[in-house]
Amino acid sequence: MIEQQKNRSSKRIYRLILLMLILFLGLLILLLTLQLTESALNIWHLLDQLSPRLLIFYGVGLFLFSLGLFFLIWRLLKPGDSAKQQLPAQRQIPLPEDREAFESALAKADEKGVDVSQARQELYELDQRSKSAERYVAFFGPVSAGKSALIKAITGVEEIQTDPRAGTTKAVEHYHCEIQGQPLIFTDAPGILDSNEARVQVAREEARRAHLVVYVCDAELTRDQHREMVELQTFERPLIVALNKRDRYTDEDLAAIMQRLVSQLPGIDNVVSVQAGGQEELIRIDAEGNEQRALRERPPQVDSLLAEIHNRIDQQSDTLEQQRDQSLLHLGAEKLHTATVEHRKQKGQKLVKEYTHKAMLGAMAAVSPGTDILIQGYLGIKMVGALCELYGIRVKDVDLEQLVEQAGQHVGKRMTLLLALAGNVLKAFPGLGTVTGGATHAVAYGLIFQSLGESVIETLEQGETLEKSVVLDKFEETMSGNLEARAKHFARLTLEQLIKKD
Ligand SMILES: Nc1nc2c(ncn2[C@@H]2O[C@H](COP(=O)(O)OP(=O)(O)OP(=O)(O)O)[C@@H](O)[C@H]2O)c(=O)[nH]1
Ligand SMILES: [Mg+2]
Repeated sequence: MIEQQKNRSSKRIYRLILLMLILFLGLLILLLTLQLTESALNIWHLLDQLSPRLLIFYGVGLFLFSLGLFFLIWRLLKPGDSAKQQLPAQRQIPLPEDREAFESALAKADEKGVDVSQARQELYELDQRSKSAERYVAFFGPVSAGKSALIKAITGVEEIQTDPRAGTTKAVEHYHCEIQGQPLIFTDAPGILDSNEARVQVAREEARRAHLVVYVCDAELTRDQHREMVELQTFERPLIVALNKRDRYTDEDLAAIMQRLVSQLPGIDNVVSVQAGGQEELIRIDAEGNEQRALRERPPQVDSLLAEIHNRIDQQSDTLEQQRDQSLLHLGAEKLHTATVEHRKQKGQKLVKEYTHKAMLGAMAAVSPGTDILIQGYLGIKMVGALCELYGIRVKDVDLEQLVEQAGQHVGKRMTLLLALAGNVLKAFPGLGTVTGGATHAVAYGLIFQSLGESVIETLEQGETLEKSVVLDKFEETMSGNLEARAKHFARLTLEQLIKKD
């Protein structure tokens, strides 16, 4: 009773203060309006006495000033900009300075239990390729453009498979050859075909391991091929563009396509046209005037490509070696990053599972109402702290507490609903007598902890910081998604736990 009376009197005081504040503000606005009206009237009076020229000058000045002000306000409030500012910074892939730095990054990740095998393979490739005097030239491009046929024509290796059907080359193959005394290794790789992403990835990676890439095409680039090329160019691979099957075109068409290719590809100012060969049909008329058809191998014309390869290697030998090393280290670093992300994700999910389990047990064991909230709050802080540590992000204890408290406030409004849902789901399990309060709390905390943990992991994966507002938004979203199925899962776990206890 006394408590209620106290509350009522403090509310009355608040209302009184609010009333006085409103009165004061009202008076202030009235005074300001009067003042402004007086000033406006004065200015109007003064303007009335000005010459028309000065009046126009004054008017234009005022108009420009207001325009500038509006522009400034618009710039500041423009939704696009603020939305961009709110976007979390994407985690950049750390690029190792040199081979040693990459090796030590590998060793560190290995110690933490990250699967570094694929990244280490790139280091091995780098070492192997650096030892050899041969220059690697990767043939890359759309399926059936004639990559294998070109390599076959240049190296003379008869076993190389070529076929009009798309997707003939299925794995990377290396072929040794020599151009004007320069030892080379030609890489034949699977062609770019949208339906086989795994093979395309193999080809892309091989292109990133080479000194030089020959992009083989047999026509203008389609939109997808263009996108692929632009992506390849982002890896700064030295590139030669070879237009194959030139026998198919008239000189005029050939020149037009080459011109179009140059304009399609930024940074490319030269395209070589070649002819790997293929078969052509011959029609002979014999002595009796009958037509006789026969297939004949078309002679290859690849000199322009060979000259271009030789020139590039001859002129830029050192830079090609340096660029290749960088490219391989970059590829390795990307693989290490992917492995680290995967490792963290798995470990993070394991942590969330463990803490969710602890929170559920805590809820079941709570002795009096309210104690469960305390235990779970403490566990929540520990879980978020452990996740931040896993992602190498330093967060102050007070920030962790604040985040968990705010998440708690989000949940507070829904707790009754969550407990009702948990109760319903638990009742649906046959053989369970009366559902105890502890069990319903356990299911509710299962949902809460899983949602909080997942939101934190997602946020940490995206940015370098534990952005509270981002976590809370995600938490809100996850808390309302797929609730029933998830509640069933935690109900099953709770029941298992209850059976274990019995
Ligand atoms: N007309 C003509 N046909 C050619 C030429 N070069 C290759 N071909 C034919 O094009 C078809 C595809 O050649 P491949 O060498 O298998 O093409 P690829 O780029 O290696 O194809 P994938 O391995 O599937 O990516 C074959 O039938 C070749 O005979 C050429 O210069 N002119
Ligand atoms: Mg092929």
